[in-house]
Amino acid sequence: MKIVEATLRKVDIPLRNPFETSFLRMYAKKTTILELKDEDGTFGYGEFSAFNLPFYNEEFRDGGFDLLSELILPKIVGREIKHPDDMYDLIKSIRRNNMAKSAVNCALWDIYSKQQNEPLAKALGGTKSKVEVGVSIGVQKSPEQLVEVVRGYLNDGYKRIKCKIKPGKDYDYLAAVRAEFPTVQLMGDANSAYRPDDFELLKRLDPLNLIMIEQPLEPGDLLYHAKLQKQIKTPICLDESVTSLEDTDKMIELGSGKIINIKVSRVGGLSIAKKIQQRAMENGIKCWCGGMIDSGVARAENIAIATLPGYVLANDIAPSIRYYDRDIITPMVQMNRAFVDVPEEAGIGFDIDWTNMNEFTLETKKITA
Ligand code: OSB
Ligand code: MG
Repeated sequence: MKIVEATLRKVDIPLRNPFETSFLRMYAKKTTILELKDEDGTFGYGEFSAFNLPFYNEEFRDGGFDLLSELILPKIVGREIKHPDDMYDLIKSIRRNNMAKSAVNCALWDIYSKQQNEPLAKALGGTKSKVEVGVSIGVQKSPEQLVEVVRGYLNDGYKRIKCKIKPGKDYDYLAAVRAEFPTVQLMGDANSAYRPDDFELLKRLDPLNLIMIEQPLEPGDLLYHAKLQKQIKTPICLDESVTSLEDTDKMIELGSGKIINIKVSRVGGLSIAKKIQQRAMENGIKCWCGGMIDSGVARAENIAIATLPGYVLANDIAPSIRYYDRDIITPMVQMNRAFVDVPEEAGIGFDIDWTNMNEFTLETKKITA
């Protein structure tokens, strides 16, 4: 591959309903889409998944947009790149900023698999023709309201229910759902809202038969995650804490959890997600694919990576309609009995919906050799 042009687009996609985590309430997915053009005319797409504020991790939209356009893409455009894995060497002087790097890596994988005339899933080594998905539900006003929202999603066909939790909106909420739906696959995601002083709050959740509790403590706190895991039977799933293969090794050695939510963007791309799932699988750690309320571009890439064998639990890859009336890909991602089909077309397997993309685009920047 030789990339001759890169185009960055800041895109605001309206959400059907606001989404509230322990750190932020969102009304639109304020994202950034990267388009790369190869010298042979093939286009590839990637998404810079960071939110507009650095509340999930340290990355944020305007910072990443500038970093990509001023530093990362000028080191990529015009260079011969044989395989998407090789790009990291070209930008090794840039620390962290995994989500920005991931946008480039995903767009390269899209081009690479299109040139191999293979679906992205197959190019990555995936084996499944469909992947299992679950729904992630934001913080609600009351336990009763959460129960009704969960009921709605169960009627839509979802089988795994994830509820956002934070101190004061945890036990009562999850216990109400558990009482109404005694056998549903239920879990809580805290997005690092708890501290070591809060262990008693977290231990209270243990009898609720949750399939896991996601990222209770701070991202860097592998040590206290390990201490907590020794005190509860509910498996801990790490999200924010795992940003690399090295973090994966530390988690395994310390016993900081039993499951990893691998977000392609958080770890720096499909190339690294692939390595993490391999390392996790070899060490008895279960994986699934997480989401960032992604547009169809990252959603398509998530579908592809979730076809790898280490992804054994339901993924946060809901159909587009979970979040959007109109997505920037066509067709929109559809769900069929809690599964999403893996496309058979080459590359990410979806086309850009240019009507929606152009309408939702706030700003465009081109980088040429
Ligand atoms: O931690 O998984 C998370 C949304 C915003 C920020 C963080 C997270 C989430 C989700 C959404 O849970 C998952 C999805 O994209 O469906
Ligand atoms: Mg999470």
